[in-house]
Amino acid sequence: MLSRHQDPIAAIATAPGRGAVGIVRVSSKQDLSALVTAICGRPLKPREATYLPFRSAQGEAIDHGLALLFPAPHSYTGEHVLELQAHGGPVVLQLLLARCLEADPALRIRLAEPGEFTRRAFLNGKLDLAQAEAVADLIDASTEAAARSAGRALAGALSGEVGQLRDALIQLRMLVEATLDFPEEEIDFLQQADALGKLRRLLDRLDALLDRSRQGAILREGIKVVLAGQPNVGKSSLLNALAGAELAIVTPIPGTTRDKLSQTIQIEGVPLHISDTAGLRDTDDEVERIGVARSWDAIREADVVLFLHDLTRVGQPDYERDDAEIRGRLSAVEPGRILQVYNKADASDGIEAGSGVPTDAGTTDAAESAAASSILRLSAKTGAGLDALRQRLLQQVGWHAVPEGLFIARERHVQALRRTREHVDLALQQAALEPAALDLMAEELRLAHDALGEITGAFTADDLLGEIFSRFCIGK
Ligand SMILES: Nc1nc2c(ncn2[C@@H]2O[C@H](COP(=O)(O)OP(=O)(O)OP(=O)(O)O)[C@@H](O)[C@H]2O)c(=O)[nH]1
Ligand SMILES: [Mg+2]
Repeated sequence: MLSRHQDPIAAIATAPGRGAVGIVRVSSKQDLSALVTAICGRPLKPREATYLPFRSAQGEAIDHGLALLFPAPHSYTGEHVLELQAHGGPVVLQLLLARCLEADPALRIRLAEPGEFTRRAFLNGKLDLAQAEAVADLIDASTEAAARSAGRALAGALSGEVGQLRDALIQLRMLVEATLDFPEEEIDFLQQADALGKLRRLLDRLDALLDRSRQGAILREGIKVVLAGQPNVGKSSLLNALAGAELAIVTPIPGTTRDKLSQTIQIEGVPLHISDTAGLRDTDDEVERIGVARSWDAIREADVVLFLHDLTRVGQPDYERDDAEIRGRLSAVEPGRILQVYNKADASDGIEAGSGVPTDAGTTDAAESAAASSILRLSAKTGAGLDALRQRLLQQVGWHAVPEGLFIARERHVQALRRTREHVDLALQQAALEPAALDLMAEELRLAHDALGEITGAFTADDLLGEIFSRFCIGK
């Protein structure tokens, strides 16, 4: 296992397909001069781009391009790295990669696995784990805000905050351990050092960091929103209105949508994965029945369900009966995830919707009043009330702008911070006892320290590393 991480590796580092430039990258603990001479025909100056022909085994030029050598440890991976920048055609790059693999048989270079370059950067202390994850997140970012936040995480914003908390924790641990060693001075020692105050301040800082990380996680993962309701209430129209494009087919015929259709849009930089689904009804049509089953699957997985109603039909007995039936089945879904949306407000003048439906959509207060309740009134046709819906969606998942600037975070970081907080809280409880249960407090602080260390990779199991890096693209 260990030796595998010692192998020299090579991969095409640029995206598959045709491009102006493509890069083949080699990383090796062992010296690369023989490989460089074989391919480039001469030695390279460190970190200086040299334009030259890349030679095949027969000495012919595979392509002309730039060669760059980064001797260890001043490289991305911390090992010796050679980068060959050629023309970005798949065939050229494959030839160049094959050439790198065989040009110096003594090196026994193998193909890199996904994320292996970054994994080495982590193992060689070039990046911590949170930064390594930010590399992948930057590449995968689906909105500008997400990219900026990933950039901040890569620059060490998250790691820096975690580092400060860790230092505070270490101080507390030292204090408690020292007190354990001198039991006769126990009470004084902790009081003088204001251990309780320190623990409380640590909790406050953890709360602040948790909040920022949660926002960062929303930015990275996005929010799953499902449009659900009876046929013909305007689900597809609402998807189109939110996306600003004619994505789904809209007709006055009930049962138009039979398959799930998803689109990612962004609101204030937050990615929303919106799914339009088949209208919920009992049907003999086999295709539609499968569609309805998929609708229910989507509803179960959603972060937010927009339960759509048709204001022009509100009050009609068969319509109300079907709505009540859906409502009944939806009661298995957490009520906090469901927003009631009354559509076709433009065509429903004078029609009183079910109790409590606000009638002021479109006015300045609409956003506020709609945000306060889980009932919205809008028109997918005219767009009235859509802004209030957008704000309500952000509010629903707890999104708010963070003044210090966001860094992208993962659910993994949020969970680790939560556990850290739990242990610090327990430590505080032990410390507050009369007399303080010092040994239990020390143990809780140790567990908090471990949980915090998981974020930057100070304490990380090998299988977690495998999991994280396997999701990278090859060549990164
Ligand atoms: N007046 C008005 N008509 C609307 C509005 N939204 C949708 N409609 C009309 O309602 C009909 C059904 O709209 P769709 O968006 O296809 O409804 P759906 O819920 O996707 O229907 P299914 O796919 O059959 O479940 C169409 O004729 C739309 O033009 C609205 O806000 N106002
Ligand atoms: Mg539809």
